[in-house]
Amino acid sequence: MSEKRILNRRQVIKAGLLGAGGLAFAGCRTAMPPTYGNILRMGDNFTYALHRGLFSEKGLAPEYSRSEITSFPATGAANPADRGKREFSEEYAKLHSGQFKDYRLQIDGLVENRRNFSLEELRQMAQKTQITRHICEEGWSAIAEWTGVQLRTVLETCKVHPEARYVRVDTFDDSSDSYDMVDALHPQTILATGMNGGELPVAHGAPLRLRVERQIGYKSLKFVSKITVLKEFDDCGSKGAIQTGWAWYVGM
Ligand SMILES: Nc1nc2c(c(=O)[nH]1)N[C@H]1C(S)=C(S)[C@@H](COP(=O)(O)O)O[C@H]1N2
Ligand SMILES: [Mo]
Repeated sequence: MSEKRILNRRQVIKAGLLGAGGLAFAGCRTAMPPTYGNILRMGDNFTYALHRGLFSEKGLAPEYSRSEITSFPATGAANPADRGKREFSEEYAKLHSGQFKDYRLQIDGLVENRRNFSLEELRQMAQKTQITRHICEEGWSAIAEWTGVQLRTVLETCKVHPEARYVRVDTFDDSSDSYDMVDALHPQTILATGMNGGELPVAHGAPLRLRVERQIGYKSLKFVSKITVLKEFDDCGSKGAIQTGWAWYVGM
């Protein structure tokens, strides 16, 4: 291995250690997610510690006006009801053919009330509308208006146990991810049922799509089926970002 590579590695390790140190002042609601000794991912801990240690937990992502809304490409999984697609889900196809009347969002894990919510129930809870910029790791960005219930409202309804540290979100197309409680309870973290004043289109994640506005686009999971409140960090295995080489935390 060349001198230069070794130096780079050392720098990355240093960043990781600095990151760990940063958490000492990051407050009690955060815990360092493990990086499995993955050298490249150690820098993520640095980013995470920096954001959680130095930036306000309540800082808001910028919001825009209606006139700034742009066209919005649909990427990744686009229709889990389509038998021909990689993301096909029998369960989703059934719900889709019934206009999602039988859809239920499941809330599981460390809550007093493990509950299911129909779309109607979610729409009857306090609604939030926000116009934000979605930034994809592939290099494009787009602005849209999202309407839905704050995740914190749903979690409060279910009474989260005090030792909760993370939430895991599962989807019908078998991608999953997890988030710390700071992002889960953030006022702009919503479960959207509407987009640009209309119903959320299938291509953009109907019937329910997570919006986590202070992180990169792939954290805003489409086709949400279940939310689990956890004490321990969960990388979501092969369905999650870390094991496929992506960062778990990408704050902006
Ligand atoms: N369930 C699910 N959520 C997902 C994806 C996906 O493939 N499946 N792709 C992610 C990525 S990489 C991006 S950029 C956005 C794309 O959202 P859009 O299709 O509404 O543009 O959704 C994210 N959420
Ligand atoms: Mo993306």
